[in-house]
Amino acid sequence: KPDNVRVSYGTAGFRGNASGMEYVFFRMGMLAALRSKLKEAAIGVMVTASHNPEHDNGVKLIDPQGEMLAQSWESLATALANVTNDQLIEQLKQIIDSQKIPLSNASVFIARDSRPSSLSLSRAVLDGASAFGATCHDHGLLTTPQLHYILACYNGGDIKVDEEHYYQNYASAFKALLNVVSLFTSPVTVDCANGVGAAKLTKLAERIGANIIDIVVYNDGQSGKLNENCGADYVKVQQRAPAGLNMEPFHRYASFDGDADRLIYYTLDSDCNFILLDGDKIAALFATYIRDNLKKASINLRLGIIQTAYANGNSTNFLINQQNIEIACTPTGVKYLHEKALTFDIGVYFEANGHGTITVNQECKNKISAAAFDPNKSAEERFAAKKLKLFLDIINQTVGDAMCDLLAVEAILQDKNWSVKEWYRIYTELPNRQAKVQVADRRIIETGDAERKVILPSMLQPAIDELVRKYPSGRSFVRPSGTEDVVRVYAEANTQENADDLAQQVSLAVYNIGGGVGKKPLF
Ligand code: 16G
Ligand code: ZN
Repeated sequence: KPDNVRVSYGTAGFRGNASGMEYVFFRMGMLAALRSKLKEAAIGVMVTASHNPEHDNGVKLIDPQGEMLAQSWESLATALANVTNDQLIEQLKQIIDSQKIPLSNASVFIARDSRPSSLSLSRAVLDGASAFGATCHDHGLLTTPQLHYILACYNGGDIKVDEEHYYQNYASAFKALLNVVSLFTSPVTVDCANGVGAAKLTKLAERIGANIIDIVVYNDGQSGKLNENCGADYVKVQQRAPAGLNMEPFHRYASFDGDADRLIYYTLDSDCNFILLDGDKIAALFATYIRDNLKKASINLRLGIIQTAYANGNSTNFLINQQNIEIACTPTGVKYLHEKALTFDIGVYFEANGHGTITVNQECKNKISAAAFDPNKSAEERFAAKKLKLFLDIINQTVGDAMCDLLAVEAILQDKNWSVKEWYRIYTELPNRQAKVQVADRRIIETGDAERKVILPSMLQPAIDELVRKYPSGRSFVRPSGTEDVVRVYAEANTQENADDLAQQVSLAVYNIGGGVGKKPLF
């Protein structure tokens, strides 16, 4: 471990430049073994830095049911990663004592994305876990959601589960639904960010069959660099197509990120304007589809959508005012959205960046399945219940899964006989702009109300409020990033010019009041 380096287990584990990080991966292997002993179940370790550049890498732990590592263990992970080599044994003893970890067996599942550094870093994890006598299962290259899925199945009793099982499960779920709706006609082009998703999506598409869905893989990693001028994050933030992609109006295009847990769609309208269909629009499509089928099946369940402050104001208006669907807002980070989603019978959660899924508790799933065969219901009611059941089978409930979400979008469009045009017209986004500001210490910024208000420094929120008042449909918030040393700024307003202007003004306020460093943010 190098001296004077501090790392912390952030919203998505540890992340940073891959060189010199081996010790973090080694120690996380050890921590995973300890957690496995405590939980008496297998624990997952994923080696990936998601949408970050190719030279970065990262590591995160996955709990037994495929959920994110319990928050109480994040601080243990941080402490373990930061002690000197001399203090390591002592720190491990402390964790063992304080958590009352038994001397039982341990089992650790490891997988990695396609970065050049991932193989050796996953070996460091293996070494760490083996040092505690853990039985290690190296699953090699997988998408992050595939590892979540395999782990959850394994701990649920399916000890033979493997990658092939994932494809068979979702391919047959998709085919079953398409059997009851009509067959697909036009292809969908998927930019896989030159990442691990390319080979995996190809396998899934093969299992489904090209006669059922025509998936064209773009950026398969054969030549381009991972996440460079491509991928879900690039397309969302830049609001433009991946480099080199030749687009045609109204064709369906989608992008994954580097570990295939994010999905966004886009197209061109008839004037060749770029149209983005982001996580908000996918959530709106999923939620309205579920709500309509619940209604048609006369099933009464509590459906909710979970968003973050980044959700476009018009998506929130559409869902609340036009669709009457319940909405909750949480801070950024999958773990918060997921936790909130579980408080509904059916929870649809998405971040605008394209990470999201649906959670349904088993009791509700049973209720829907039973309704599909209920002789007291009409044929229409039973049909809607059956469709809903089959639709929910396509979803990877453990975490946002770009491949499953892609199939789910495709199935809904097919069932509704919608082109991408009808989908993007359900509401029109307010123009928006994101920016970042360098400050001396981003931790001095504290937020509340699901990151929609600044609490400290106390002068900042009144300043933002005053700026927002100047712009029709104006809204803006700022928050310290959990993955980068910056403060993030979001602004939306009635026109792009006003949104840009508001983002600029708010950035300056953050710089002036929040201890900005370097050049003043001007754009
Ligand atoms: C991580 C989070 C993502 C969040 C992003 C925010 C997970 C698995 N991923 O990628 O949900 O949107 O961080 O980054 O939780 P930021 O704090 O730098 O804006
Ligand atoms: Zn990702």
